[in-house]
Amino acid sequence: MQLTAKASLTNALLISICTPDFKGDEATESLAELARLVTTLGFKVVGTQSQKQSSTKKVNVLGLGKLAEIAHLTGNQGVVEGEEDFFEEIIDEVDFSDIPSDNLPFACADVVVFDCDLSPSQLRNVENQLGVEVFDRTGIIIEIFSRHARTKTAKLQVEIARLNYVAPRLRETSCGDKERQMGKGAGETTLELNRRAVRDQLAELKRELASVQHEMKGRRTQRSELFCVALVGYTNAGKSSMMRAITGSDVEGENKLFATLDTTVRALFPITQPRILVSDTVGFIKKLPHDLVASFHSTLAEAQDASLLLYVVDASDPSFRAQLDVVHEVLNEVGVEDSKKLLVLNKSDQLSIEQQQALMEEFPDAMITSARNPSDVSRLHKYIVQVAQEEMIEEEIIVPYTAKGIIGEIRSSMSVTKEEYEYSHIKVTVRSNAIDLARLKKRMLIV
Ligand SMILES: Nc1nc2c(ncn2[C@@H]2O[C@H](COP(=O)(O)OP(=O)(O)OP(=O)(O)O)[C@@H](O)[C@H]2O)c(=O)[nH]1
Ligand SMILES: [Mg+2]
Repeated sequence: MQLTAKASLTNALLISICTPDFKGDEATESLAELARLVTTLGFKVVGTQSQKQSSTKKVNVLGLGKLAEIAHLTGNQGVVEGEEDFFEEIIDEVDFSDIPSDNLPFACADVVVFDCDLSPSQLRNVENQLGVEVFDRTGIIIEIFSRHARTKTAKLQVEIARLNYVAPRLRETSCGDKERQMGKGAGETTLELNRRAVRDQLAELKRELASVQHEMKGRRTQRSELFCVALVGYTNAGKSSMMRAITGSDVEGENKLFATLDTTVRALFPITQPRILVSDTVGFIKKLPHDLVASFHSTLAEAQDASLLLYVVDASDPSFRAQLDVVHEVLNEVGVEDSKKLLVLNKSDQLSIEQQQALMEEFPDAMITSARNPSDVSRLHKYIVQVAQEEMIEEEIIVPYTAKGIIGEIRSSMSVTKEEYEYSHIKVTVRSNAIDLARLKKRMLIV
């Protein structure tokens, strides 16, 4: 799929398929999230509709009545010759009174977006029936990822996911078009060509990605002796904003979904000795396409290597508990082991004192913060430093006056807790990690 609708002109009608396993508040919240996703793409949501079905797997995902209703809302563009009467009959029977008036589109919808995944044939059926562009949830998420990818790694990962998504849909489209134009045999030839082109492109992208990932791994190994903290969480929870606050960096926080697709690593600020690294990671979302999860394996490797995971949630969002479940699920799926972790209930500035107290009772081990409140930021900074300190080993180093040049090095790379000046040497008490201490001792032997 390549988005052909012009975002600035696009009116979108959202459709929720309610099944026995997916209904009520869950469906409503999910639809609200879909509205934010399509808005992130620049679409205007002009209405929402829901359809009860026993499953989302039916060949025709919309029943006839609902199809007619939606065809009406999209300007009846898909009504093929000879079927007008049929649609008109149905429309006459449809009761529009259950659509709240503020939900009625003031303009015809140009695209229809389903809040579930559709198979290539379901998508093609409904597109033919309505005559407008149709998207499913995965298609929308992949499109957002494609637009927001900035670095080479993110672009490669997203393009691989996009091609995997497009491949079966491309087969259906080209086959259908060709069938209509020149008969099945010729269509299959083009189909084979298209398939091979996608396969070749995928193989090339995977090769490129492997080489970039190799480089990234090298960089991670170089940093491996430092204490690393990773911010993980649902999209828009405030990870980048918190990252910026605790590292004094220019990492942007933006009020759009999936603003961050690349892992950024910065040092905790004010700077500590030894330095503590903080990484910001890609946000998650419900029903994150499998390919995308797989493609972010390497990006999330930062989280895998972290000694401390900060689970950032938007505590002002009523559905944050369900969002937290999604974060746990995805992290499990990509194999991020739970190292030490802290739940950071962010956006507390949006909560009343009573709400904050209730949250503290519900999550006694969590930290309630606002990335916008400097004293909260410094509390989180202190917590990180304390955890890092606990991981360190304390040792006394005897530095002879003849080698006192090394003191500067110690002070700049380790946390010095005591310095005692004796007759022939300085006794320095330091806290640092095992690797750095071993390296220092080796240097002392040489000096
Ligand atoms: N009121 C309030 N808004 C916040 C806070 N933290 C972040 N925000 C806002 O929430 C929105 C999302 O913040 P980001 O930092 O981009 O969120 P993210 O978790 O990095 O999102 P992704 O990169 O999409 O995963 C932005 O508009 C921020 O300004 C906070 O503590 N309080
Ligand atoms: Mg971000």
